[in-house]
Amino acid sequence: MSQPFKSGFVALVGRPNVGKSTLINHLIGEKVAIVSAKAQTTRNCLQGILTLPDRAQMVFVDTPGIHKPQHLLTRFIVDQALFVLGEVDHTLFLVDATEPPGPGDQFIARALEKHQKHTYLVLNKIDKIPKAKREEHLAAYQALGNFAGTYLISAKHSDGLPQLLDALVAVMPEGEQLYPDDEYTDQTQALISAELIREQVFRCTGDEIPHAATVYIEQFKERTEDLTYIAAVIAVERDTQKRIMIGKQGQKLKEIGAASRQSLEYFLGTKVFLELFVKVIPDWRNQPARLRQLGYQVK
Ligand SMILES: Nc1nc2c(ncn2[C@@H]2O[C@H](COP(=O)(O)OP(=O)(O)OP(=O)(O)O)[C@@H](O)[C@H]2O)c(=O)[nH]1
Ligand SMILES: [Mg+2]
Repeated sequence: MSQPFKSGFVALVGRPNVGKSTLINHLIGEKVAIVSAKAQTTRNCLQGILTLPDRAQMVFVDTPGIHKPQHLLTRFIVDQALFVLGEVDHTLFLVDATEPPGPGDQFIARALEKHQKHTYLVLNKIDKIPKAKREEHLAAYQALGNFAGTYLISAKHSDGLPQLLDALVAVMPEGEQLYPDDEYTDQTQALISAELIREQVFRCTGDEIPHAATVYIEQFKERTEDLTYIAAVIAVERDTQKRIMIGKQGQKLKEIGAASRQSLEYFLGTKVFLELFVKVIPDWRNQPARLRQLGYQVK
């Protein structure tokens, strides 16, 4: 007799930079979330949908890294991530195997306890740590809470992911398919495009600028079957940041534009004509109305 179909929601939570977005991309096999070596990359919760034909459909929710908020923006971001915990069937608590637990992990473990959901501890980046050290960290993380299971993975190299998926399917509630077979995210092409440009801003600028920058799309037009026109704005908070973003003789903006275009062309599967503008919106990270207008899920 065939097994009943399963469906449900799984949140990925953890401190910034532990590899949540890398994991969601590798689980569903498509790039839905941007990734960077800098902490606090993800700003909105987003869904990646994995359909296993005749077996299960799992909706993974990538969340922003939970940390001590410094702006209204980061406060909303962290609240959003914590809110998701109450909305899902299961939670993956991602931690960085290369580091011992810190106060941030303890805070998250306490928040998870409150929701009393099935939580799986997932130690990521095991490719980067010798086995003996890994065991020591594993024991310290396990002591943080009551976990339904523990998985050791390398999201970047897709190691340990089939085992993790099998375990999730096994505990998923019985239910109907929630989305069509070919739908793999709740994000529109324009939203992902803005994020792909923001990813290049993270890659091409120093430490302070990326967090003060946001990207929004002004125009997104399929000019022909194989040419997309995109006009996007990179907004920063101050004139000095704008100057850095543009660079000497426009070099920095050119670099960001060229890298973004390449990434957009790969994602959209068309040629891309990209126009980038840099604009100053003073203190945008502390203004609720602005944040909403800029596409942040602010209450
Ligand atoms: N070596 C190694 N690096 C990894 C692995 N997974 C993620 N990374 C790297 O860790 C960094 C952070 O990855 P992200 O996926 O952006 O982390 P995140 O948890 O989504 O970060 P925030 O969005 O800031 O909360 C990137 O440089 C990734 O390439 C892994 O399994 N092994
Ligand atoms: Mg992320």
